[in-house]
Amino acid sequence: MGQPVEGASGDAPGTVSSGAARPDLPPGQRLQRGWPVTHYGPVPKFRPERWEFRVFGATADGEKHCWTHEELTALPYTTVVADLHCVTKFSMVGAEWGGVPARTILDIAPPAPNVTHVMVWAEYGFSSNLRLADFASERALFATHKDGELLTAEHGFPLRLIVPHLYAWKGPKWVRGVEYMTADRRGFWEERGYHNIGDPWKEQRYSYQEEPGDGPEL
Ligand SMILES: Nc1nc2c(c(=O)[nH]1)N[C@H]1C(S)=C(S)[C@@H](COP(=O)(O)O)O[C@H]1N2
Ligand SMILES: [Mo]
Repeated sequence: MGQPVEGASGDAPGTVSSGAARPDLPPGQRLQRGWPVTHYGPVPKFRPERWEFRVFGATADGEKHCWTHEELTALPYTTVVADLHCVTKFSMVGAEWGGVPARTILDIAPPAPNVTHVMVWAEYGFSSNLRLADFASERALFATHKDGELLTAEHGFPLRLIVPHLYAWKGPKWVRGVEYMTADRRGFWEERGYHNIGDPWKEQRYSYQEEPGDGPEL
């Protein structure tokens, strides 16, 4: 199988290699100057009157839960300092993300007891699947801000998920909702050759590296 190609938006990030070992970066990653934009497809236009954040699937009460943009951004605001590791091997370090912890969503719209995974949905049908434990990590955040400023459109405004301990494709930009799942299912990149779990410290880049139990059959 050929190497899957990510980033059909066509940008080829210029990376900076210091030559020195960077113990603070996951294996195979290089430091990136600035903050490149990496995603598949166009940047969606934010329409506040049509926007809603939905939690659906196997919720504890069997209901679908929705928030308007105003309601979602009124939830308690927290900051998390975290690096962003793109599977194409650049890392952006030391960002202070601000927003709503994923745990807050789990608290106010709890999953049913048999939920094991979530699918995080974004505009245009982009999605990424996560184990519930990864999504419930203390540092997973639905970010509205970076370094005290609102996210720009190309970086995911009005909302993107940050999961610091996983590769950045596990954090969709332009998030619109979360689906609680009672079995695992692959998201957009996970169906297209990327690793189902995506731990950068284990260099879980591609699906051919998966071991039994890491993900649903391809
Ligand atoms: N909706 C959406 N979110 C996405 C992607 C995408 O293609 N679509 N790409 C991911 C990837 S591969 C990376 S590296 C980061 C890049 O975020 P940035 O453009 O803010 O640097 O966004 C992630 N979120
Ligand atoms: Mo990426």
